[in-house]
Amino acid sequence: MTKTTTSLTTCPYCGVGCGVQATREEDGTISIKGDKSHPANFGRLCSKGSALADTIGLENRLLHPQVNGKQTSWDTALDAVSDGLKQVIEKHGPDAVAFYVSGQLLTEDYYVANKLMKGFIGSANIDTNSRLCMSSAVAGYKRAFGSDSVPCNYEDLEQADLIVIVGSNAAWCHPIVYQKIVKAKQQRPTLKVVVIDPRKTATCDIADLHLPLKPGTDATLFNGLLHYIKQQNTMDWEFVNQHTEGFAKALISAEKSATDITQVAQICELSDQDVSNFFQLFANIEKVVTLYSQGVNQSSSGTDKSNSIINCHLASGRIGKPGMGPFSITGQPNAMGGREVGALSNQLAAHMELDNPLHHNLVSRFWQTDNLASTAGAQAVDMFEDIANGKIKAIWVIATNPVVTLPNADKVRRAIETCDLVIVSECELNTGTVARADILLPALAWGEKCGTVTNSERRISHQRNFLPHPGEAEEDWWILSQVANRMGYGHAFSYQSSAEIFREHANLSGFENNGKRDFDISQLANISDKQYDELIPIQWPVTAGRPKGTERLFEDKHFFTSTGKAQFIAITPRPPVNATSAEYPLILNTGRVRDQWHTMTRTARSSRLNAHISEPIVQIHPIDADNCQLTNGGLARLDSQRGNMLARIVITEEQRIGSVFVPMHWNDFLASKGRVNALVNPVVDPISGQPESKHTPIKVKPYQPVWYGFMFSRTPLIPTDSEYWVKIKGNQFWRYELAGEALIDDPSRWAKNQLGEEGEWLEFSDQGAQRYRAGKIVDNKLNCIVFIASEHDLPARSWLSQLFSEQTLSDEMRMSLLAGKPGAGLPDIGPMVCACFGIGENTIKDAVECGSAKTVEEIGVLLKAGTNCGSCIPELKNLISSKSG
Ligand SMILES: Nc1nc2c(c(=O)[nH]1)N[C@H]1C(S)=C(S)[C@@H](COP(=O)(O)OP(=O)(O)OC[C@H]3O[C@@H](n4cnc5c(=O)[nH]c(N)nc54)[C@H](O)[C@@H]3O)O[C@H]1N2
Ligand SMILES: Nc1nc2c(c(=O)[nH]1)N[C@H]1C(S)=C(S)[C@@H](COP(=O)(O)OP(=O)(O)OC[C@H]3O[C@@H](n4cnc5c(=O)[nH]c(N)nc54)[C@H](O)[C@@H]3O)O[C@H]1N2
Ligand code: SF4
Ligand SMILES: [Mo]
Repeated sequence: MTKTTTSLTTCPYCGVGCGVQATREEDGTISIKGDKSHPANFGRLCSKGSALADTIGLENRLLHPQVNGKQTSWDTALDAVSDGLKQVIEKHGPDAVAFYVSGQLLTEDYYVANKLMKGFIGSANIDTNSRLCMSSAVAGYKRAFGSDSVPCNYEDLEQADLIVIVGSNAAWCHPIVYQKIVKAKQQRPTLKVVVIDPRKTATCDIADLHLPLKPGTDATLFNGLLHYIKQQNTMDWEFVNQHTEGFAKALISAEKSATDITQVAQICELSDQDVSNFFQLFANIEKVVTLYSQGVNQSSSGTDKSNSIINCHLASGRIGKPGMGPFSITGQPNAMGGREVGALSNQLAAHMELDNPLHHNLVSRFWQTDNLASTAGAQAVDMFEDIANGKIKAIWVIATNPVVTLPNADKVRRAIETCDLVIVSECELNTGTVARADILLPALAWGEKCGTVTNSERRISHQRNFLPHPGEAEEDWWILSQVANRMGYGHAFSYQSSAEIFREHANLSGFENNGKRDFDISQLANISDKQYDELIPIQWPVTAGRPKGTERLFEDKHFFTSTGKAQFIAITPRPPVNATSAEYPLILNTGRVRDQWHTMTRTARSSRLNAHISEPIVQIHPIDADNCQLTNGGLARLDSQRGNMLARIVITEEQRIGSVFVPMHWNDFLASKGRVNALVNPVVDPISGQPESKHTPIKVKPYQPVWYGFMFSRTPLIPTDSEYWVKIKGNQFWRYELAGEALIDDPSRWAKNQLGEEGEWLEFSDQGAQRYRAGKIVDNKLNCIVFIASEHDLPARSWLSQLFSEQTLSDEMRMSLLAGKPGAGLPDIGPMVCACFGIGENTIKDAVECGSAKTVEEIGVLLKAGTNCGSCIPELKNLISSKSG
């Protein structure tokens, strides 16, 4: 008999890097809890982490190797990969092949991929999706500190007296870090929070000040701040004189970009008062952390934006001390690990540089290779450009979904289609990139594989396996090593375990280092397999002098530049590359929603995560909506110069006038036209190569199909005749949101064709009004539902969804079914608010309206809503204030 077993591992989603406790029950089911001992989260998990057990099923998993659409043995597939790569290299040279990898690989996988391409194939054509994510932050740190060093940690956030959150919706994207800030503010109300974001996001919930600046103007704001710090003489002159260089030049640029607060306010389109309040807070409070993310990085001047922030911390000496520092928070679970192994195409391994002859020599000797690449390879956007123009003839994509997430995504898709050899290592079958591959290699997924990841505060944690290996799936490092062997590099890739790779990586970090390089984990270079298995979370550097790791960098005020001094960078702010025009008058801003992860290959498996925001949406200000003649809840078509998409309209004053927000998540398997990157301009930062994903000029107009509808079914299906469709997994059903451009002549026939005739059909049809509603009952249980109308405002889906959990459909339910809403006495929880406990809006409203819950805390006591991850607390507050308002 199998026993209950418990494993400690790490969450595979965001860069907070929460510890997870996975328990395998006797019957094989898995339950997930936060790991109380993990220093990143001390037991808490957000909605996505809490729902991990919903996402580990094997349906739609890629479980066997395939070559040209046919299942093959591993031997055949691996031979096909190595023969294919060798042929291209022989004919066109090593730069005709490329790897596109990901911050969702484990460090060991990442290390091997980088070693194979740069060290042995001899090209630096390996880049990672972190190019779209962290590369501006990396370039900013390197310019300022001479190394890619994130100085801060989570405790600094708890100790700070001012937290400036720039271009980060941490409430939704780094929920557990955000909750730490919420808690610190509750305990110490003097802690001030400033949020700098063009939109009013859930993160603004705890903001003392929100600056809804004009998109792209951050560098002007921080240049203005630098100038102000100097004028107010709140400089740390001793630090600036002793430990930095370049202040005078940086100040001249700052003064040039705006002469005073009024001019800063004008350029950023903020009020003088708000700018002045922000500057006063920053100048006068000692302990300041500036936390920044994609609103800074994903910009054609992302590197400059990050240096404009760092400049202010240097001027005031606020770095390397508790509660202070410029803190770029990482996105993916192992974005930081990718930086350690040097998987960006302009880096070497272990924080060394491709173009540094000393580093080149050192790594060549360590890897015992004479073929190490010495010039930078293609960066992500250019890599796919080079595929389109035929320069790159073979691409191996590992753990990323570029046809959904790269800018100008339709062109990326076409490029992949024309590429001679496309190899994809994946866990899932339904990714747009898999659909276009010649060779598919099945990778083990979270829970099945083990290795290490590093979170936003440089903390290395173990991801451990607790599930059996399904089908023929393998570890990514194994797949890469097998190919390396076949290509003739067996001597350097004879790895038998991830522990062995980790030791090599740790060894390289310390090799001839002697304090010259920030990344050094040499103290872990000789750990045994058992010590590796038991590795407890630890922050690098981990050296003989610091065997327990390092909480904070630069406490000694020594930087990794040639002079040992930090560098001010003179910043001349630049506007985004593409401006709006009469034809494309609105700015498309893109990003994330609370309960979905990237291209939804995993989170869309969880019905509770799908309940929060179920469709591609476009959020737009009422004034712009009016100008574009949009109605709330209707559909819109969005066009840029590059492509178009369809989305559900959400009109909200939280959106800035002149720009709209669209989530990045939907792929072609879940929505007919929901890929926002089809529109995004492939404009990049000249220094970091990071795309400007937050700023594309577009136009928005109403999309007017002749019919709208929705359909629920217990089994998945492929809807026909609908130009617009979205597929949503629910609890015991699949829901389809639909709209079509051609009239349906016989809706009853149409419904039966889609859903199958057999069963008891309840139908209502009003042909004149083009209205049709039906439900099918099988064995007294609701089996499917179809609603069709000429207008978009159909009944809310929440109550109908709940009927699928009923064992039998009562007479009252049958009678109300085609009304689409509950009759008297029937419960309806309403749209989902708290995904962790499945608490709906109506339940919360009832509690608020009858007076039994007046505060968020009281709602928590009564309903549990908001008491797990806390991500829905801003929404709970809105429900309370709309009652009182
Ligand atoms: N739920 C969820 N969480 C995630 C992820 C996910 O897919 N889903 N992905 C993870 C990953 S990989 C990443 S990188 C992080 C990203 O985390 P975040 O960076 O917090 O998320 P985004 O929504 O991409 O963008 C942040 C904000 O930048 C703002 N912004 C746009 N333009 C500007 C500007 O010019 N200036 C400023 N100051 N702000 C601007 C946007 O309005 C948006 O609110 O999230 C991680 N966490
Ligand atoms: N418009 C717009 N575009 C964006 C962004 C934005 O804000 N706006 N954000 C950008 C950012 S910050 C990021 S990080 C990217 C993310 O973009 P992607 O990395 O392209 O998105 P994911 O859906 O996370 O893709 C990861 C893939 O790896 C697979 N996978 C998961 N684990 C493993 C594994 O262990 N091995 C293998 N072989 N495969 C695995 C998953 O099934 C999934 O298909 O998107 C970027 N694109
Ligand atoms: S905050 Fe949520 S998504 Fe991020 S690591 Fe923690 S549980 Fe996972
Ligand atoms: Mo990211």
